[in-house]
Amino acid sequence: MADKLIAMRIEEEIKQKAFSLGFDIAGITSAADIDSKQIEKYKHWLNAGFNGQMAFLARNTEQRFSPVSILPGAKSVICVAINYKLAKPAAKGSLKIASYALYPDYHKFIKAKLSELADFLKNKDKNLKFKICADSSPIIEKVLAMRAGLGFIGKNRLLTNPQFGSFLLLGELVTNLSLKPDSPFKGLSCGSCRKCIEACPTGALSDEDFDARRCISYLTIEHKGRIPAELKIKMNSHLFGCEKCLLACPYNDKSPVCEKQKYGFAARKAELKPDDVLGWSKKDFEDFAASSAMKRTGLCRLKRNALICKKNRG
Ligand code: B12
Ligand code: SF4
Ligand code: SF4
Repeated sequence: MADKLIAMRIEEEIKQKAFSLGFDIAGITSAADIDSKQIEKYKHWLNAGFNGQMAFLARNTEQRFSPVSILPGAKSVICVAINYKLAKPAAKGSLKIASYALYPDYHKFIKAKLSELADFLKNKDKNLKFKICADSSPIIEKVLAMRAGLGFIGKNRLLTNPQFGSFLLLGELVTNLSLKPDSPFKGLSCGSCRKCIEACPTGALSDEDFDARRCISYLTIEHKGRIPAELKIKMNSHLFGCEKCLLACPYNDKSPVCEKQKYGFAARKAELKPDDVLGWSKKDFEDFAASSAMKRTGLCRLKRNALICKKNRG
């Protein structure tokens, strides 16, 4: 009975701790394998070649749907999300950079905060085993978050929460703790809305599928080498990433702005012109991108993107 009472209390304590660390949403799901229908969808997506050059997505396919393969003996997954909606868009005329890249690298930020959550849990259970994930692990994060009750997956293929919208970054703490799971998200979804599909400049999104090879985020961040001429023009002024399908979403109209300065998660301003980037030395790039997720893309690809943006401006 006492055990049961402790078990009932700890889930709430975990969520309160997660909020105190700066996360906006937290939920718990079991570490059971994800519904095989999702695996089928994923395989269909890969077979269509929609992953483009992202060969890493075709590795460890089954593992992505099985938290236990990430941590043998796992029982639960604590899913968290942090809101990164900016107060204001960048000044007109400057190159477009996805908002998340203006913050300190979220991979490091979320991992550090989840380590603090793990320390908190270790104080309660010395036998705690855990694995922290934030984008970098082979695990299907949006589907897990949906199962932990954080929101629904929208037609823009992003986890969307009715209160916080979809400017959310996700992280997970997979653990051997046996926790009471939250109910999977149910209720609100996109309905008949198609605003993101209509706003996508390249036709990457459709009701049925998502062709990452056409997505400006993929083209500017992941794709190596030449970009097909037809898509170059559609890249417009996008230097790094794209969020047109987020900006079009009504759930992001009324969602709150990120106010995480006290946690060290604050966005900076970046008002760049194509020639600024084209003139960068390796050191200039490192100074600019040192703490941001942009660092991974490297100077060569950024210069390629800046040249395309310059040509698009005529
Ligand atoms: C590869 C990848 C990309 C690729 C492919 C994007 C994609 N949608 O798959 C590229 C480089 C294009 C990309 C872009 C972006 N990404 Co990204 N990306 C990932 C990564 C590493 C894997 C995603 C994946 O497995 N894709 C393969 C496809 C098949 O999977 P899927 O979309 O998850 O599909 C499943 C579900 O959608 C599902 N499904 C279930 N229910 C429903 C319901 C509906 C209605 C639909 C349509 C589908 C659906 O079916 C599929 C099979 O299970 C994840 C991190 C992770 N490990 O999960 C981050 C992640 C998805 N990216 C993220 C972000 C922030 C972005 C960008 C916004 C960045 C930017 N501004 O440029 C854009 C958004 C583009 C977009 N509209 O998706 C966040 C999204 C957070 C959120 N709120 O959902 C994640 C979760 C990283 C993180 N830890 O926060 N990304
Ligand atoms: S990120 Fe941009 S290009 Fe990619 S699906 Fe969204 S709107 Fe389309
Ligand atoms: S814009 Fe509309 S269709 Fe797209 S994710 Fe938002 S609610 Fe869904």
